[in-house]
Amino acid sequence: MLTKDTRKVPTICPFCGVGCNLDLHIQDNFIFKVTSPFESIVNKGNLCVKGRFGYDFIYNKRRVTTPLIRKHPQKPGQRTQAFDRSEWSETSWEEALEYTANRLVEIYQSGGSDAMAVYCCAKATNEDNYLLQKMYRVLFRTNNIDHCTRLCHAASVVGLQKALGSAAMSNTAAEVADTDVFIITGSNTTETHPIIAIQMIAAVEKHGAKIIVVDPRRVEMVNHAALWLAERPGSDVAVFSGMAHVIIKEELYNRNFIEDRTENFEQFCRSMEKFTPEYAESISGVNRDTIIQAARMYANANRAAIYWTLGISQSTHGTDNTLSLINLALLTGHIGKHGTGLNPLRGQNNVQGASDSGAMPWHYPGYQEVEDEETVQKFEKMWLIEHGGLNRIKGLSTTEILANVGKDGIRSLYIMGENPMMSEPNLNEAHLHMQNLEFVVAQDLFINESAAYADVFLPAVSFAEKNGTFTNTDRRVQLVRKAMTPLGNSRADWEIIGDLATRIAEKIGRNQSSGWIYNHPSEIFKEMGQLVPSYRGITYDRIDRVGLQTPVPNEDHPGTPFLFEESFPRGRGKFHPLDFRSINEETDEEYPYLLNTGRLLEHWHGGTLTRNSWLDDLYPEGYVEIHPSDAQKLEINDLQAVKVTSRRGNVILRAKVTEKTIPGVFFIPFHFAEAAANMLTNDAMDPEAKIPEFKACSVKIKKVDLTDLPFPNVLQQRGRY
Ligand SMILES: Nc1nc2c(c(=O)[nH]1)N[C@H]1C(S)=C(S)[C@@H](COP(=O)(O)OP(=O)(O)OC[C@H]3O[C@@H](n4cnc5c(=O)[nH]c(N)nc54)[C@H](O)[C@@H]3O)O[C@H]1N2
Ligand SMILES: Nc1nc2c(c(=O)[nH]1)N[C@H]1C(S)=C(S)[C@@H](COP(=O)(O)OP(=O)(O)OC[C@H]3O[C@@H](n4cnc5c(=O)[nH]c(N)nc54)[C@H](O)[C@@H]3O)O[C@H]1N2
Ligand code: SF4
Ligand SMILES: [Mo]
Repeated sequence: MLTKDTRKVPTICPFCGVGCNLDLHIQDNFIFKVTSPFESIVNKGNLCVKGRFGYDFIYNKRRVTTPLIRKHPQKPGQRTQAFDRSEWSETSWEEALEYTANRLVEIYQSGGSDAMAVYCCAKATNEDNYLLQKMYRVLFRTNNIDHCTRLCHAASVVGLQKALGSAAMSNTAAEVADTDVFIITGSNTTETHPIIAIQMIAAVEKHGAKIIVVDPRRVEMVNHAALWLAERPGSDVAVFSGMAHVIIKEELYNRNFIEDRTENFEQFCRSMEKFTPEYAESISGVNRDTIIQAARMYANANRAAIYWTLGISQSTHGTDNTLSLINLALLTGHIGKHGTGLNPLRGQNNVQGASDSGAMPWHYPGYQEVEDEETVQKFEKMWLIEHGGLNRIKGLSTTEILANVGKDGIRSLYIMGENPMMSEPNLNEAHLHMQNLEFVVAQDLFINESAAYADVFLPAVSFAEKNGTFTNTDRRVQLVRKAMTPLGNSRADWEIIGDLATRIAEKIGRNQSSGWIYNHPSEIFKEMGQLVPSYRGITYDRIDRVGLQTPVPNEDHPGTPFLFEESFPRGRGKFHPLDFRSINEETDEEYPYLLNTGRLLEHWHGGTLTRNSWLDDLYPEGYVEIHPSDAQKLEINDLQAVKVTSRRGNVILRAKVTEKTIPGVFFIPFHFAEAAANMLTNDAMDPEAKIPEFKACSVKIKKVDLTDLPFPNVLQQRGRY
């Protein structure tokens, strides 16, 4: 019953990169309803199950809203996880921040910049991330700054930078309404970017657009597709180069575009000679005729677009995979026009923004290189620090930060809203590194698997309790509005960082910098705009109602729906010759199956948000997908408990016998700590992008007793099975 005043506050969904617009309906500081405006460009009033219903994590009793310090000081090598609140003492902000500042400064003063590292947060705002990277660069003079983008689209970014000079999605998701042919690859779009998926499906239903799915999993989009190329994991370079071979041989390429806009065509053509459809079939398992059909369909389309996600980038040759897609777009000229493009769908609500804001080891805000002297001097001037003060050496990436923990390496780690102890590959190894840290700060809403290692916990507010901006997958900067008073003593990330940085600056005598206290995130955004050319023309006032798509170079600029109309940032688009390389860990007699990992509609990554929400009721338990033909061979029934083992670890969970996966390949979602997929995954990395091979490692399987299952028997209790 509505007895008190209610308010409706427009804001942005905090889950995925689609960036759906929401209205939070608030009564008594409680979100009692969520709706979405029909006029929103991004989602036209639609929301998925997470965006509509997934907000009760905000009030979950496990959320921490008071600063905490570990009762038993932790030593390197003996650090343990503490989930239980009795192992922590509640404390004041004053004490928590003084303690944090003292410990960080002590390690900085004895170990220097190389002892310091920070994980920024793609769930937090641009302002939060800008400030945290600034704190580490200005005060600790380190570039050991990264975030989950490394585990995500790092290879897409490197490939796009090499070939075009720009890494973002080239076109706007809403343009799918006018696309004729889609290649959707390595993307389970209906579960991971659901509101873009429904627009793609509408294009099929409304004007007969054709979808080509290239994926080893029978994802739901296959039901709407004209073609499904069910490739063996890791064989994308073969499939897409096979398509390029056909396009070249049949002269289906766009001669004018190649002449006017690209370079290296001849050399590229020579490297494609060997990729005959027969050769591509022998590597990928995809029928040669299907490869030919796909090539013709894409090349002959009026407007064709490529959409991809992690099946392409999370690979030891993710950069090559990306380049194989870029080559196709350059061949056909399906880029630089409405309804076309190279579109890596970005995952987290603000991963595009966190990258733009400089939460990266090799780049300052706006992708400006840390090794470029002119850039560094510009930042030194803007941040009011002495000439020569900023570190000019590239920092370590996320996985490298953990791998370099030690007495002479990384000694302290600040984690703002990430959960590496669920999201990093080869978790057994990652735990050892975490245990060796001297000092760990966690700034989060919950004591997740990583925060449980911390010495101090700084309680942050959720998206609904703060102001700021998120930048969605199609580069749209949108306003996030404070709809509720922060619960308990929790504070916004930017406020925590401002307060902490002031104390640290004082202690190390670096308070000459441009300052840390801001009255409102709009002031931080303005400062960032002065340093990031593509954000320069955006102000909070301009995006009050509708977001603006970067680049927005000045305040009169209307924003940029699609990129590369006239040219590429590097001038000409560069074709890259390619060779096929196999995955790092092939199957063998002992480990005869491949493991694929990924996501479910209802859950989010390590589960910190969604498993602390009623969404967990929809999907309370992890499982391993096995194809019926393998299940028969192995005599494994549906729901049987099994142990899956790789060279690095094992998990116990139920089998789900389904044709969603292909023979020889298992699939495990990585949301469930009780059976964490990353106990198994391989930490081998793409040499350029430093992204681990999450999508393919070899495993074996064996039946175990139901009583061995680590999950509470919720499924039976609820009478589901
Ligand atoms: N519900 C939900 N939505 C999310 C997220 C979430 O946790 N939950 N996370 C968000 C984030 S951060 C991201 S990055 C995105 C990720 O979005 P997706 O990449 O769509 O998510 P995944 O489930 O990892 O699916 C990857 C797809 O790659 C396929 N694949 C595996 N190996 C290969 C291969 O060798 N080649 C090709 N071509 N494909 C392969 C898998 O079969 C799977 O269909 O989702 C975002 N949206
Ligand atoms: N096996 C396997 N592993 C993977 C992947 C895969 O496909 N397979 N995908 C990888 C990818 S693409 C990604 S993006 C990573 C994701 O990995 P992470 O980013 O490590 O995972 P999340 O669970 O999203 O962690 C977000 C944390 O932020 C907190 N949080 C939410 N909002 C805020 C806020 O406003 N402020 C603060 N301070 N905290 C907040 C949440 O409570 C949660 O603890 O996982 C990677 N790992
Ligand atoms: S599609 Fe993404 S942004 Fe939209 S409601 Fe779902 S999770 Fe939120
Ligand atoms: Mo991601």
